[in-house]
Amino acid sequence: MGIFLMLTSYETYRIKNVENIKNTTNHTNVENIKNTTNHTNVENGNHVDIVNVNTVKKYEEVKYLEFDLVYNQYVKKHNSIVFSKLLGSSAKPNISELPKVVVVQSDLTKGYGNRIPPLVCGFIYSLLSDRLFFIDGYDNFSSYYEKDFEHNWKIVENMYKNSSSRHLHKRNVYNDFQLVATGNLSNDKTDILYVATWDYACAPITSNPHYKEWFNKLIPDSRVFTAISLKLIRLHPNISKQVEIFADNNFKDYNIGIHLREKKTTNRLITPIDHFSEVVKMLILGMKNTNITIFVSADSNNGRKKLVNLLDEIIIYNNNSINIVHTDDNMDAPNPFNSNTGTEIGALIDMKLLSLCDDLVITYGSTFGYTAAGWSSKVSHRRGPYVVMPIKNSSDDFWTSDKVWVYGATSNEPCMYLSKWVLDKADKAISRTFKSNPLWMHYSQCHWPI
Ligand SMILES: Nc1nc2c(ncn2[C@@H]2O[C@H](COP(=O)(O)OP(=O)(O)OP(=O)(O)O)[C@@H](O)[C@H]2O)c(=O)[nH]1
Ligand SMILES: [Mg+2]
Repeated sequence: MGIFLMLTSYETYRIKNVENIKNTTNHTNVENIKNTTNHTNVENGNHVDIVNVNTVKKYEEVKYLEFDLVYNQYVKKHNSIVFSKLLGSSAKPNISELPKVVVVQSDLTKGYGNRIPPLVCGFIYSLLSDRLFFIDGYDNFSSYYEKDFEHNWKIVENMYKNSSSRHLHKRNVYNDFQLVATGNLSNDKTDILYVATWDYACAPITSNPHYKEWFNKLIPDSRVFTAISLKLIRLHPNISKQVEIFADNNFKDYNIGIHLREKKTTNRLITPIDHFSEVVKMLILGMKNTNITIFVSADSNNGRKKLVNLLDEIIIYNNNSINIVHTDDNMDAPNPFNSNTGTEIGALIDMKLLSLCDDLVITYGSTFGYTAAGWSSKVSHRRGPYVVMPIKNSSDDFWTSDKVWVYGATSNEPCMYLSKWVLDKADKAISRTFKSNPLWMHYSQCHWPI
């Protein structure tokens, strides 16, 4: 049986190889992983050297050397200020001595596609404005990710109780795009800048004239989300080990990842499952003698099964060796944190596996696939994922001649659904500056407007 039993300290998790169902069972014991993995722990509050615990080494190459240097310097600075200045001395610093901060207010009721981009945004703001970076509301961060520095807002929050504060982003209610797109962040003297968003709302900062040069120098290929997320959001070794084992056992010469999001419908729109397999057919055209893996992830067991069955038909008519695989996260199980089904760890594993695929076929309007596309250093992701479009749920609409069924995105940067608001409603100077970003069309077309 090609079934791996995956155990973590939190959830029991199984991964199934659909094709090689007759292989021998492979048990992964998390205790062994723990013993052999080099894990950095900053929870003790001690000074920490950054240890590069890159357990998915084979798939993740560090490419942003200049940015990585900046990241490492930041980590050192952050830990030294937090542990010696803020927490270390018995005499508490007075308000005027407190370092200015950016605090991301995490919303764990949302999925990862809405949780990870705000963290990246907050970190960008903190680097650009020389503030310290904290996260509020993600107390179990280190259960899921590596933690190079102590960014739990709770440990310092009390010291800031009399400090000035304001929101740079407050969900869909208020967003200071003037400052983000055109202003100088360092001119803002507020002590605490809160970032509360579900969006990759910082995208316009990359066209801000004050920071263009900074981005060009440190992240010359414009994959800002990739460069930052690969440092800031690295999976906990227990989880990344599961990703690595799955990829080692299943991924071949060319891997297509599919993310099917069926449960999110808008108006009467639906995204037909067979359109995903139609895109796969196009992608494998002319690929003779290539070993191919199709990795399927979906938001329901039923959708995943239906898609696997459709893909099975492709195998019958194709000479290639095609392996169709998926993990076994039970997508019918309720998630204790939010209304999405499936486990938290299962979602992260699916997202990371998608990110390691060579090409992605994802669902329009779902941030899960876009975030997966961005969370990877795969060179092929430069051109971005293929996005399957929804259509009206009626048969006559099917033949409408101007229908876009699928498009190939031009970047693997995540979606910014507030882009449409910036283009439509923000001050013209702001939208003009935003449009000086070559990726403005990409950011703007990948999601329904709010
Ligand atoms: N394991 C797994 N979980 C998934 C998958 N698709 C969706 N989910 C779960 O559903 C959540 C979806 O939220 P997001 O990541 O924000 O994606 P979205 O499609 O934009 O959905 P909403 O933000 O909830 O409207 C994920 O975080 C997972 O918890 C999948 O393919 N695999
Ligand atoms: Mg989302």
